[in-house]
Parts: sequence; structure tokens; C-alpha cells
Amino acid sequence: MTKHNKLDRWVKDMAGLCKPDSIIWIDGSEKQKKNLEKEAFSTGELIQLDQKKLPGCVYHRTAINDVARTENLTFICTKRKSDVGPINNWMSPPKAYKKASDIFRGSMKGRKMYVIPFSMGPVGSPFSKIGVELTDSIYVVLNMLIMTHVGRDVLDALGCDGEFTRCLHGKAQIDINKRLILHFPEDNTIWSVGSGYGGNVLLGKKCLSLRIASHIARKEGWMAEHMLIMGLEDANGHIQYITGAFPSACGKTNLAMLVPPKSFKKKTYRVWTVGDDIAWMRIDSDGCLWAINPETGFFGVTPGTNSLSNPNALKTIEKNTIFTNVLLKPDRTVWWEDSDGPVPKKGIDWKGYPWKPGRLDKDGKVIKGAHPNSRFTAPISQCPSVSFRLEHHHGVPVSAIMLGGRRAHLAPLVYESFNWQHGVYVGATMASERTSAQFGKLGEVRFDPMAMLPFCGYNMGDYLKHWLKLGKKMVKPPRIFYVNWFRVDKQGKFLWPGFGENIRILDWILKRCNNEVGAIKTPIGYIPKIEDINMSGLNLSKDIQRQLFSINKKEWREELERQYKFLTKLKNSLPKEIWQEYGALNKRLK
Ligand code: GTP
Ligand code: SPV
Ligand code: MN
Repeated sequence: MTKHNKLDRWVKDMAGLCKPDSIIWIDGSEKQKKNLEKEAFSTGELIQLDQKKLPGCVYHRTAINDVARTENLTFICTKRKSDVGPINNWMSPPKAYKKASDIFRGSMKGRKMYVIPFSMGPVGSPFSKIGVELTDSIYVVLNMLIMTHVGRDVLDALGCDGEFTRCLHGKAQIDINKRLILHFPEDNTIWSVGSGYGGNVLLGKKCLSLRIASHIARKEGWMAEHMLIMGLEDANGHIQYITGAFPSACGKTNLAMLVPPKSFKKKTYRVWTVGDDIAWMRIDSDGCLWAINPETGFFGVTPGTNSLSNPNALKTIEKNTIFTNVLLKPDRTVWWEDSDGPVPKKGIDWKGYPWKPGRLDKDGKVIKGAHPNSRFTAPISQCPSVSFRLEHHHGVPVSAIMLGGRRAHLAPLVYESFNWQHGVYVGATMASERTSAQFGKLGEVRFDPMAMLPFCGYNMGDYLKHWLKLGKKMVKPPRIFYVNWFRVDKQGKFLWPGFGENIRILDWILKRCNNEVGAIKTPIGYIPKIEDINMSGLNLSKDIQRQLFSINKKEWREELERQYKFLTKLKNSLPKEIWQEYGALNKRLK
């Protein structure tokens, strides 16, 4: 199948370790895909959904203990521990290869090994990266076909000696005690074993496009970020692009395909979706920052997705979609909490048990039909707002970068950093409440620099240095903003309606980029003058508007203490500029 000797050798070596019954090369054809689906239907790995109502759609359940990324089992494996820094999990490469080999050994007996050549970014573009994933899971193959460019043309682009990331995945026993997600940036290699959940096993996504790519980007002078990319076209046809780094399950997919509400009349925008999760950005010959989305699909959160919150997502998932861990209805369609239509009278829940609304578990909690981190996998090309520049190798120029997270208190709806260096400080000290996209305690606030805490493939201090360095190289660096859609009132209700209404904040961000409005200087950054935000048709009381933008100095001083504790964890790798910014903020808050 390949004239690339090193690739051929590696596939044979890995097959020697895992002992599959056969090896199948994925060619990207519709025919092969259909055959794989058929095989997965016959084994129960997939269930075919009603082909009239949901053409091309399939259903999958993961194991019950395998429903989110497992950050504690995720390691960066470099020769020197100091290269991964104080907050990444580290394992020495010999130990990591040995531990994983013991699990991989013979684990594909009775199974097939699929070879998936894939490209992150358009095939053949100078800014794309090629990987080859070996897996014993048809579910993984079908997801990769949606999420990346797969097939023969990738092998052609690789030629007989091209560089590629060696990605090995095996389900083994799906045993949480025998699960490891290992990255070897010095070998351009990823090994993932013992899981069947998206972010752990679709190795082009977080593993290659963030952890390995961030390592490469540092060497090559570009950035690999956990960001959405969207364009906003004004009435004159002028399009400006914004990226946004929010932690997992904090609103990237929703914002990337936002539909402006009817009540927002003053200015009409058309939204163009470029990406919802990952941005690769580099300084182009014009000295500006340009971004591409290396993926071709969405792996999006289902609960809460409905025709009011995200109409474009609903249109995107009408066909050719893989639904994972949602509720299966008797008519072979799907449902999840807060979706459209009536709550079904019965169904089979994400665990595979008969389900009825309102049933309680042994702790008295309502049993959900869909897991809170249930997902859809769908081609970005099916999104009504997909950008016409998606496949353009230069990508799109970036006017503004948003940072954000879930903060019930403290952080205002939006503020702007004073400059690039201050913006990097805001990113370095970002914190957010934990969501169900990660294993761990829900709701706990944790620091998550640039939404990259679980995804940075090297020392976080060096990563922040890299941001500072690139900022100095740009002729006109994007402005950096912070947004928080999740502030609540005393009753715990969201103060801001969010979703489509977020256009009002994006409108202000663009006005700031175009020097059309002033702002109020506060200790933490510039906040809007209320009259500069279009609130027409929202019915938000003056008091709520005030609460949304209030900055409580006492609370911020407490936050500053937490920031200090977090930053000291990064130790001496932390750039001095970050301490400068800390000192300046401390002074402003006195
Ligand atoms: P990952 O795929 O894990 O990286 O998540 P994401 O950042 O793309 O988040 P997504 O857009 O899927 O949203 C996650 C959850 O946040 C969903 O349950 C949404 O309903 C909810 N959400 C998104 N945007 C808003 C908003 O503006 N306001 C509120 N209140 N909730 C939102
Ligand atoms: C995230 O958790 O940030 C996701 C989903 O986008 S996963 O691919 O599982 O990482
Ligand atoms: Mn994500």
C-alpha cells in the first residue's frame, strides 16, 4: 500500500507487538466506509439510526468508565523531566514504552488493525501535518474520516520519506487501570491504550494538534492553540476574524457557529465558522497573525444543543453524524437533555439501560438519558455557516483573541487587556469551573492557562515565553479580550442570556479593534461603557447590567492571592514579564 519504507516497517513492527489478525489500510473511499459500518453494526459496536430521519447517522456507546479525557493518565514523555515542566505528567520514554507495550502486547488478537493516513490541515499545504493512526476500533476510523483528511492522497503527499506522527491506538481491555495516553514529542509518536473515548483516541485532535503540535510550533515559531476561529462579516461585506480560547465545554462550538438573534438589529453580521476547537496560527509575510483550523469536523457536546441555543449545530447534525452516549429512542432516533421536542416517554440510556424520564438512582438523583459529555461527530462542511476559507492554506487573519471560562462570580462579561503582554498575563491566570469534559470534581475552579493546561506539550513557563516572543514579532498583534458568559445572580441563575446574544459582545470587541469606541479603565483592564453595548430587545434591568460588569476589588485581591500560588507552581521557568504584570495588577488593586 505504501512506498514509504519507514512507514511500512513501523506498521509491521506495531503489528508484531499487537498481533492483529489482519491489517487494513484506510483509503478514504465511501465504499470502504460503508463496509466498515456494516461490520460494526453486525458486532454491535455501532447501531444504525433511522435512515429516513437521520440519513448516514450512527450511534455508539462507550464503556461506562470511559466517557471523558483522563488527564491523570495522560503523559508527556521526554528524556528530561524538566522539559515538560512542573504541571504536566511526565514519564521517561523507556518506562512509558515498556508499560504500554505490556498492555498492547497481543491485544489485537482476533481483531483487525486499521491504518489511517491523515492530514491535519489541507493535504499538501506547507502548514499541514501528517499523521498515521493505527487502531483496532472501527469507531475511531469512522470518527477520523469525519475529523481529518484521510486517504490515498495523504500517502501521496507523504511520498517515500515524508515526516509523519506515528499514532498507535488500541482498545485493549478498556480497563481504566490499564489506560495510558502517552506523547513522545522527541520521537514524534503518540501511544494511546485502554480507552475508546474521543479525546483519548482520535489522535489527530488533542494529542497531535495540541500536545505534539505545540512542541513543534515552539521550535518552528508558530502557535498551536485550543481555540475556535470565526469570521464576522458586516453590512459592507468586510470580514474580521476572531479566535477564542475557552476550556473544554465552555462554549467554543456554540460561539463558532452563532446565529445573531432577530432582536439584534442595529448592525447585521453574518457569521462564518472556521473552527470550533483548534487553531494553528503563524505570522505571515504581512507581519500579522493568521489562523487555520487543522480539523474537518466537529466533536461537539450534545446536551443543551437545541434549535434555540444552536440552530446551526442542529442543521449540521441532520445527516452523516456519529452520536456517542446520547439516549436512543425506540424509533431509532436520538435525544439528549435540553434538546428540541418533547421528552421521550422511554428509551435506552447512554449506559444501555431502559430509561424513563424522572427515574432516580440510588442516591436520589435523576438518571440522565444522555451523558453530560455525550458528543456528536459531524463534518464541518455540513454547517450552514461554514467559512469559504476553510481549505485555504493561509487561513484567516486574526483581529482579536478572546480568552474565557466559566466563572459564576468575579469575572465581568467582557474586558480588554491593556496590551499583548498584559493579555498574556490574563491568559496565564485564566481559571474556570471544571466541566464534565474532564474526569474530576465538577464545578471546582482551576487555573487553566490559555485553556491549554491539559494540552500543552512542554513546560508551561516556556509556552508563555513563546507567546510573549511572538507578540513582539507581530507588526500588529491581535487585541486580547476576556469574556465570561457564566456569571450568576444570588439565586444561581445566569445573568447573561448567552448563545446568540453573545454577538453583542463580539460587536463591542470589533468596535474596539476598529477604534470606534472608548472604554473605562479599571484595575483588571478596559471594560465597556454600557451605552456602547447594544442591549436593545434584551430586557435586562439596569441592575443586572451593572452586576454583569461589576468588579469587586476585595474579591479580585483574593483572586490575586490564588494567582500568586498558581504562578509560583510554574517555578523559575515563568517569564519575568508575568511577574511584572502580577506586580502591576497588585498595585492597581490596592
Ligand atoms: P469542548 O468541545 O469540550 O472543547 O467544548 P466547547 O468549548 O466547544 O463548548 P460548547 O460550545 O460545546 O458548550 C459547552 C456547554 O456550554 C453546552 O452545554 C452549552 O449549552 C453551554 N454554553 C455554550 N455557550 C453558552 C452561553 O453563551 N451561555 C451559557 N449559559 N451556556 C453556554
Ligand atoms: C475537549 O475536551 O476539549 C474536547 C473534547 O474538545 S475531546 O476531544 O474529548 O478532548
Ligand atoms: Mn475542546
